[in-house]
Order: sequence, then structure tokens, then C-alpha cells
Amino acid sequence: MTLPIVLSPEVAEARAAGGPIVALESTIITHGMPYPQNVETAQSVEACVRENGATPATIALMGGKLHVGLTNEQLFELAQAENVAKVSRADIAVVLAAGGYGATTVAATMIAAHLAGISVFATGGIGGVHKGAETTFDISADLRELSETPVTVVAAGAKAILDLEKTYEVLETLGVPVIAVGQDTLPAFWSRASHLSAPLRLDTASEIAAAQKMRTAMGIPGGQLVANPIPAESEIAAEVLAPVIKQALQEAESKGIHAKDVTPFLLGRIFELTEGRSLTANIALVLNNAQLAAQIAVEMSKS
Ligand code: PSU
Ligand code: MN
Repeated sequence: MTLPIVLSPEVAEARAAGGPIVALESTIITHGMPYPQNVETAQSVEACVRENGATPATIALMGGKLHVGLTNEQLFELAQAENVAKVSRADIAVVLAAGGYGATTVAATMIAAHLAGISVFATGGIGGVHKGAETTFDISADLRELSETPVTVVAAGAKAILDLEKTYEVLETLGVPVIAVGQDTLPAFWSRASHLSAPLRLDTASEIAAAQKMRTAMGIPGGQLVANPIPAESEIAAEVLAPVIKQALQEAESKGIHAKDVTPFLLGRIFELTEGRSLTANIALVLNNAQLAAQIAVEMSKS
């Protein structure tokens, strides 16, 4: 069978010309941020990619089609739709075959990007090993995807709601390069630094592009996690966030929130508890990641 992939006109044009393209996910729109900030952010992220010389390709499932690049109308339709499934590797094919709405997580966006020949992707934060995973086994499929699918993912690290030590241990076990940008410690999403030292450090987009090209040339499957710290003026200190994260985690537990509802619940509660400050920081870090991803895509497109 032929895959029901639909490229937006702008993505089709960029692909035909061999131009730089940056994939963007849609779970952050439907499950990660409230309306209308979700659509506004998606539009400014796309604008930021264009300003930095690349073409944005926001990925989502709609009506039995795998869309790589959304028009403005499609973006609004998705952001306001009800019953949007949050899809990862496990459910992407089921939802595509059934024909409903599906927002792609990091794992599913990597799969779609690779199918469309796109090798760079910008997001906010990847999923990882949840706190308490030793009893819940809740480990995001994003981690295994990074080890299998050759896409460079630019994120502000793993979200600080996770067990960061275990997340980076699993990435090491899976053979995923974790590259901090411009600093020796790993960033922690809403904060620039964590207490963890970075396994790898690179300071420029061209070095990051060269590393992915070398990995592929060596026949090593998988991508890279580029951990790009949030801009200093937008960060929230880890000490400020720690009690907020603790409270959100306790509430998730007492309400019996589990599986893929955990991350959206925690992000929503942290937004309320910080009176929106976490969202402002989240938007700033996504834009920062989009800029670096566009620069990496430009470098990758140079032969
Ligand atoms: N980054 C954000 N907000 C989000 C996400 C990432 O700033 O909502 C989403 C991504 O789609 C990621 C998902 O893949 O959260 C992780 O979900 P889980 O923990 O259920 O694997
Ligand atoms: Mn999970």
C-alpha cells in the first residue's frame, strides 16, 4: 500500500529543492498548552523556523492522513478539535488507519519526520523516566525512538517533572548521544542547569549537524538528543519549581492519573500553580529550540 502522507505546499516545495526542513510536534499544541496560547505558540514557532532559513513541518494525523506541514486552517482545526488522541509509536498506525485526529508525541513525530525525509526536529522537552518508575514502569517511548530513528531532536532537556538521572541513564544504555549546547551541565527544561554533568557538549549548529551525519555514515541507527538550555531571562529557578512539581506529583498520585495522562496533567497543574509562569517559560524555550533546529537543518542541507 502507499502511505497516506500529505505534505503541505511549503514542505513539498522545500523537499523538492532539497532545502532545510524542521519537523514540529503537535502533542505540545493539543495536550501541552491551553488554547489560545497553543495556536499562538505553534504559529510563532513556525515563523521562527522560517526566519532562520528553514521550512517548518508541523506533524499531525487528521482524517486518515499523516500531515507533514499544516496550513493555518488545519492548525486551528486541530487545536480546537475534541477527542484528539495523543499518539506515540504504539498507536500511530491504529489512529491513522481509523481516520481520527492524532497529535504526535516526540516518538511519533520522529517516525513521521523520517518517513518524510526530515532529519531535524524541534520540541520543548522529551518524555522520559517518570519518578516512581521502579513501581509504575512509566518510561516514555520517546527514549527508545531516539535510539532507533535517525532524527536530531532539539529540546530543553527532559521535562523536570521526570526522574532526570534515570532518564539520562536509560538514554546512555540505549546508545543515544545527549549533547548539551554551550554548557557542561544538562539543562532541566524550565531551568538552565541541573546538577547532572553533560555526557557530551557541542557549541555550534554545524558541529551538531556533522555529528548526526557521521553517525548515519557509520551505520549506527538512531538520532541525537540536543539539550539546549532555556534563555537566561526566561528560566525559573529549580528551587522555585521543586515544591510545585512535588505538589503536582502528589495530586496526580492521589487522583490515580496514569499512563499517557500523567504528563498533560502535571504540565496543566504546574501552569496553574505558577500562575502561568511555567507556560511563559515553556514558550520561550520552544522558540529557542526552533531557532537552533533551523540552524542545524541549514547545516545538514549543505552537502
Ligand atoms: N514538550 C513540551 N510539552 C509537551 C510535550 C513535550 O514542552 O506536552 C509532550 C511531547 O509530545 C512528549 C510527550 O513526547 O509530552 C511525552 O509524553 P509521555 O510522557 O506520555 O511519553
Ligand atoms: Mn508514559
